[in-house]
Amino acid sequence: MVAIHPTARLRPSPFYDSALAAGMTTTSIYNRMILPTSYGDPEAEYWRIINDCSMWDVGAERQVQIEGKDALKLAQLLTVRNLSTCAEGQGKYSPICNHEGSLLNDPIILKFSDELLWFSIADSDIWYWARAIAAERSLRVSITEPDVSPLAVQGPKAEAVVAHLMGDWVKDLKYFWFKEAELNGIPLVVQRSGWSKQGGFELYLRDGNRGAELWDLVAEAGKPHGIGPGAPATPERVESGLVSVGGDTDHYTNPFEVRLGRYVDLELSNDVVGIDALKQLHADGIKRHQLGVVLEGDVPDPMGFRWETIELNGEPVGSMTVCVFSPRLKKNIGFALVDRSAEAGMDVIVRRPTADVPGKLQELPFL
Ligand code: THG
Repeated sequence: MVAIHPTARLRPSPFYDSALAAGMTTTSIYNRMILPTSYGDPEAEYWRIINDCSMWDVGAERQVQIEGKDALKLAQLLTVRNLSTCAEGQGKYSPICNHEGSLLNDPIILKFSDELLWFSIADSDIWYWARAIAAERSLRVSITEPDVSPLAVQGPKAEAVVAHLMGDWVKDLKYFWFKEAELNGIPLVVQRSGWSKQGGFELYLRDGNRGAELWDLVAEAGKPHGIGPGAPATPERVESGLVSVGGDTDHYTNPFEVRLGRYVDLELSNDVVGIDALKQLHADGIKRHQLGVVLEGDVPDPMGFRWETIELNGEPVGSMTVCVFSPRLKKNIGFALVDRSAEAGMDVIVRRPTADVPGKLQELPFL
């Protein structure tokens, strides 16, 4: 692996220096920012998320802030999920599609009020997209990227750590609900959320000068609970069936194909971008779907940069979009984006760079 060349195009998060000092060894690039991915011992980091707790610099989950008289109106034009039931202080996982119904992003939308919302985005430039749609529809909004950087605390002990820091009120936060709060005068938004199925919180830092301070407070409060630095863990998210939009999807993947159909509200009016196309796609029936694939063998063989072809009866039926060794299943497991003709229970071959490897398709999640 090569090191990252510093340039002003690649922004470090406010936690970057702390992550480096904590021993960060690998990073990814996400929203043109540096996203730490490991601190040198991925297996120990994985078990910390499963058994204890882990703190993640996810400052690359940028916020697109929409403010103004038409803020909610624009938010609803941008997502195919119905926001009319989203209360103030509530977050909703809400796919964004283009006019063809293909996935562009899958943010968590935080609604502060009808006139102020944040889109906590995955890896694509929704800031441009939101501004373009707002201008095309002549909406009264201002769209900015506020000084906000999430620090995730994930795992079964995360609640104890965050309650120790913030107070017992955090225990009453429901999934994706959030509250504005302060910690030693550091302005935060605290939400029950995070990209794992092990539970936890995200502390959205609202002052980029205080990243190291927040990092140290969390690390200190977490000590009795076995906290350590970590990152969104591929084994955990694959076991849990969490989709990575941009990783498990291509430019033509719609939400129905990757098990996100339950976040699409087809009764929304046709001025919502993508809804028209999704109604048609839904009526026509989807052509491919996402399943799990369990590979033969027990030697870890994670996937690299490229999707790998899956064959059924000697014919290509789609791709394996991620593959990783599961420490709990002790198998290489992956996601398969395949034709509908390929079904759970079927035996397939994955054309891996190393060899053709037999595997079996199954429903997701694995665990
Ligand atoms: N936290 C914050 N922002 C984010 C992410 C995050 N932005 C980018 C990315 N992650 C968005 N993607 C997801 C995908 C799935 C979930 C959260 C963020 C998730 N899904 C649950 C599931 O699929 O079971 C629950 C969804 C539901 O039913 O509402 O948690 O992690 N700040």
